[in-house]
Amino acid sequence: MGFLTVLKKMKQKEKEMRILLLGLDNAGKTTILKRFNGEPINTISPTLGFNIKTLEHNGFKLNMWDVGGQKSLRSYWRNYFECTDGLIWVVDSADKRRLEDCKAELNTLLKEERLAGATLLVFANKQDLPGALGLDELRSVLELDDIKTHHWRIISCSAVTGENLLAGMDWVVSDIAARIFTLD
Ligand SMILES: Nc1nc2c(ncn2[C@@H]2O[C@H](COP(=O)(O)OP(=O)(O)OP(=O)(O)O)[C@@H](O)[C@H]2O)c(=O)[nH]1
Ligand SMILES: [Mg+2]
Repeated sequence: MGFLTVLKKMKQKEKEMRILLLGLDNAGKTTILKRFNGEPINTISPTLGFNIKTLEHNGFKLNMWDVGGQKSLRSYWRNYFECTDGLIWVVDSADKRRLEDCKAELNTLLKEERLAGATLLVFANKQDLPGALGLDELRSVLELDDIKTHHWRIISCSAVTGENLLAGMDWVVSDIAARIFTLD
């Protein structure tokens, strides 16, 4: 039995996934994580290090890593890449001014070898805000259709209303499950 097969079998037994939440500061990563976990979201401050939360979802154990996105902290992102099964890239859909920055940071991540196998969910967050860009516009500005290296999907959501958080998590978990828990 090959090493990869053994790894897959071990993972299958534990049904465990490692998911990394990244995105520019203020995108709503911590709010999404807390909202999804049923915690209050009114006292959240910018993340200076990281939060890790372990959740049960659809029979899987999800280790969710939420890392601070301020510019000065982005060089630390690489410390969290290893063994990542899924990347959730959170976008503030109303922050038009920083979309170029957002696209550049995402593209850098997609070139990262240690993230090569990861499923990518783009959460178009803050859809409850009046100025929020829609899915088609974000897809085009962020040039998502050019991504050929990863399984990806964009889903609009709001961490404040909770809209679509479940749909997004369901997709990312099922895509990962189909990749890593399927044995030949
Ligand atoms: N209206 C609205 N506000 C949101 C939403 N999600 C997050 N926010 C607000 O956006 C601000 C930033 O949210 P955080 O969750 O701290 O953002 P973050 O991505 O974790 O930021 P860093 O930790 O600095 O990387 C907070 O004031 C949140 O209340 C949303 O869906 N809608
Ligand atoms: Mg945060």
